[in-house]
Amino acid sequence: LVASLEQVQQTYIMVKPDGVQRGLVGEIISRFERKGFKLIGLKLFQCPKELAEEHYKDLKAKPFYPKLIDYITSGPVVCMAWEGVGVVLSARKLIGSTDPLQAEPGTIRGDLAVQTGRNVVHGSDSPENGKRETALWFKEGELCQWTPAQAPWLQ
Ligand code: RTP
Repeated sequence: LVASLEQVQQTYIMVKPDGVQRGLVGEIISRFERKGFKLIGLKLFQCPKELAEEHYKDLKAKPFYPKLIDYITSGPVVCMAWEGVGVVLSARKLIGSTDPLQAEPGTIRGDLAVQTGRNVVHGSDSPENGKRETALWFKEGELCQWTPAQAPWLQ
């Protein structure tokens, strides 16, 4: 089956500070690479408080919100934008449930995390938020739209 180009989506994936500090960056990137999605943006970044507040503005009323902002700004994060057919939902499945103890083995959180407040990775929850968050965390020039070369090294 050839997937329709209209189904191509973008999602914003972020290795949170605990994931960076535990040395899980390569492991997490590789799960999206191996699945077959296309990386269009990648950077290590110390998130300013204002950006964390904008990103999590829908959670402002939650009791855990101040701790969440402290956590996300506590050290560098790895920001990624991935593109592909159905990438938003697929990435959420690869990531697993918000509470790592509920996340299935085989998912990133199910394999690598224990606490909801230290759940190593973020993924956009809708195609709209995928676009919104990609635009929020990346400047236009930081994203690459690219097509693989006809690879002469694959015989
Ligand atoms: P994310 O946005 O990070 O992918 O997480 P999510 O959609 O799975 O979960 P959401 O409900 O949007 O919560 C965002 C992040 O807030 C932290 N959180 N802490 N009870 C708590 O202490 C609590 N609940 C949520 C987590 O870091 C969660 O990923």
